[in-house]
Amino acid sequence: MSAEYLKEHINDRFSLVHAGNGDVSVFADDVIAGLRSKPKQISPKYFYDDKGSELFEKICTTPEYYVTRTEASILKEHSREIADANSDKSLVVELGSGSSIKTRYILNAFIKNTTPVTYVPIDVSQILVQSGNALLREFEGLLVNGIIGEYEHALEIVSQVYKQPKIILFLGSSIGNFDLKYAEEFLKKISACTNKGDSLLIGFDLVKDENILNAAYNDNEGVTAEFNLNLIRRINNEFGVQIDENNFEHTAFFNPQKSRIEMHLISKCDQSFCLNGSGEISFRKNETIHTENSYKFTGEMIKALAESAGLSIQNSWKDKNNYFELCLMGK
Ligand code: AVJ
Repeated sequence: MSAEYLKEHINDRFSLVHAGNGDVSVFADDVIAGLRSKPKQISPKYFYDDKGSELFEKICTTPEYYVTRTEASILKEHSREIADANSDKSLVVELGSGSSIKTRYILNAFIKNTTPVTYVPIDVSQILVQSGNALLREFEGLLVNGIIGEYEHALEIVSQVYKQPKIILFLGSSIGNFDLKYAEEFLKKISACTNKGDSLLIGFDLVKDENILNAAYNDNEGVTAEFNLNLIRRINNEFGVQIDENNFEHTAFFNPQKSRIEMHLISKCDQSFCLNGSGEISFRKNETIHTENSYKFTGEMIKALAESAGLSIQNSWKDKNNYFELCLMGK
């Protein structure tokens, strides 16, 4: 199978591949299908337009959202050990790299062992251009070959283009957005794009006191609420409609049976609207759009996931509060 892509040369140390799925109507189709289904739902991947990405970065700095800073503290403490356990590798691939802030610990440690290190950030957003340039200024021994596109397509490109040993990073508990069945499938796909000896570093947010979990998704300043409601704004922008944001309300709560935080947008009233050719989409008061799941893991869940994907856990690290776990897996 050959993946199609377009390569852009930015400078001697920086290239970008546009793995684009090319289909601009995907957002529109998915939103309409999601709002017609029962219960109503929209995939969390649609949070991340420019405004949404900015709001997510802001969430990461709220006092309640412990996830980012906890993972960063683990990376800070153990990057050297991770690099030493992977001293045969000069290729670092990252799924969902965003601004690559936490990745700096890893890159720094790898560059101390070998140069040049080739970093392949993968993200759906143009943020790669800025973050790539910033990294190149910071790290002399770095080459950046970014891929703008969706994970699965980008992974195919990675496995075609790079034959040398690699480590793939999947940080931030982004895997928590997937339902458990799909997380398993996704790990299998990653595994299929790796060779023996490659490794995988994954961040998992752990099950903990419900109050801490609930607070992290209901920050006082209302940033998470704004992030959730930004979906309505995005629908307005992309469909050219004017749904009143004030007719929806953010809610997020831990669902212990499913071991996940659920985020929804609740309709505050009976309302209906049309999106290009969607027909009438109507809401009852208190009906919700399910906008995100964020799974919280136990050690057993992580073990089962790795096993089902045929990966072995080589090492893992937690913070002192046991809030978060970073796992190094291998094939
Ligand atoms: C980026 C999926 C890891 O689930 O914690 C943060 C997204 N949503 N606050 C998470 C998110 C609301 C985040 N992930």
